[in-house]
Amino acid sequence: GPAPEDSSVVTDWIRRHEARFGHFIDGHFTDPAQTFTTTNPATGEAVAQIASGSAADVDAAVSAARAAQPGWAALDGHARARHLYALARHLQQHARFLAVLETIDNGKTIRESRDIDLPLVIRHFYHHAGWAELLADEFPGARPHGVCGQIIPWNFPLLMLAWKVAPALAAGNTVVLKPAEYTPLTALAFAEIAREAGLPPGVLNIVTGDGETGAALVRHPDVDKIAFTGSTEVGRLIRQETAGSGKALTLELGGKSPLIVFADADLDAAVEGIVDSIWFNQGQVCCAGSRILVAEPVAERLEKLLRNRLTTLVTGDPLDKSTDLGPIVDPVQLARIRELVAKGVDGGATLYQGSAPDGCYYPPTLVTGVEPASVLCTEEIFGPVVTLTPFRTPEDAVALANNTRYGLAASVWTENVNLALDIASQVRAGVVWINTANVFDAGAPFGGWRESGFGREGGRAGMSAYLAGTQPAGKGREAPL
Ligand code: TXE
Repeated sequence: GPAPEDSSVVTDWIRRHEARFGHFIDGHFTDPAQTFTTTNPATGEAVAQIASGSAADVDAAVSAARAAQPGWAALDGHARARHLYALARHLQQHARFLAVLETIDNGKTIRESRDIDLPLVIRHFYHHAGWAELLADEFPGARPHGVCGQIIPWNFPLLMLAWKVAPALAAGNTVVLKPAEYTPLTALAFAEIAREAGLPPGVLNIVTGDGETGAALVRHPDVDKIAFTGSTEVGRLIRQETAGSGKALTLELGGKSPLIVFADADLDAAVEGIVDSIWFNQGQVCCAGSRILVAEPVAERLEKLLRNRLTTLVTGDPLDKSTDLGPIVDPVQLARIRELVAKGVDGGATLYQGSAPDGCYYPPTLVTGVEPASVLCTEEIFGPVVTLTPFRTPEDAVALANNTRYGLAASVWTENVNLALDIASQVRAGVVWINTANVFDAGAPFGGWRESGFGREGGRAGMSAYLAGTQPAGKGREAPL
């Protein structure tokens, strides 16, 4: 097979920083005091030491963002657009480096980071450069919130940064962003690239650390808006913490998204959709299609096709261009997947698994014979594990699809467009794909219902989430979190 991707561009960068990274505040890296280690999950090896952000570090970053904000907001839309275009172009120049760095820190395959994450990241900055230019016309009277505190997860480190930073900056806000502790490196590389692209100091600040650092950012009195993507548990804490504080808030949380396959569906296409939906990024995707609901007459055939397909997937070295699934991001997450699957098996479920090497890997897994009340059908596993449940009627399919606390995404597979639209309107989810899955675009709003959170990212609704004095983003019902 093809040789692993050359990673010397990343090793050189790490060496230039002496494998130690401070926070990025007011245009430069601080001297790290307390640090933690970020590791490569494919090898278990330490990659670098990363600063643990204290409340004082968060305060320094918020002060820098506050000081820079009036000047940034005073630029006209065209000037801010030029900055975002410059950022997009510089990201493009460094795309290969960023893709390899993402793969080393997160474990996602190089094919995904190179062909999916980086193109979407770059597109997001181009798209929002356009919004900066149009803002005065499209949102007359709107103004930026001020300083935005942004907390992101580890499953799409650079893409979640782009989803948060691009609209915030386009609107005239300044940012303090905290990347996830498993995957801080691409955010730090991004900051360096932003400086190279001429972004003024203080407009973008990165503070690294764990949940305590995140909590300090949420609590900071001089932050005007919090945007969070991560677990529903932490989203609930943040909602409680910010209640009554006057801070604007958007939350993008977990999911348990259904894939509904009708008897007339193109089953080969559905199989590939399922592969892209649950075995992409090792299933560590908030909108992963983790529950297959299939019409009884084709249930056996779909199961057989999937059992064959999962044995053809290659799990292994994520830097190898022919690998389909890389490692799980961290042994803690791997243990969580194993624990949930063990509970499901105790409840009588049957597992079909592909192969995976020793180490921090989990094989692609199909689960059958599972009750709707099983943890495998109710809990977000955040791993490459999908359940298969037959249904009789379209009404049953909708009832099963909506039998969840979540409401992030769904996909419907049928050749009957009327049926597809009818089902799409009845499934409670922020995004419903028809005959496809996991398709994203900077111009399309993404976000959840119920315990999947509220607020939208992308497109017009996503822009309005970074502006005060506009309608709240998204049509989803807010969950009583
Ligand atoms: O998430 P956390 P974890 C789900 C998924 C996964 C589980 C646990 O099921 O298995 O959550 O993952 C920061 N105040 N998702 O523990 O803790 C944290 O440092 C402020 C789904 O990694 O929510 C990180 O930057 N911030 C999800 C970010 O929150 C806090 C993506 C997310 O970490 C904080 C990730 C606090 N009190 C996990 N505590 C999705 N839907 O995309 C932690 N953080």
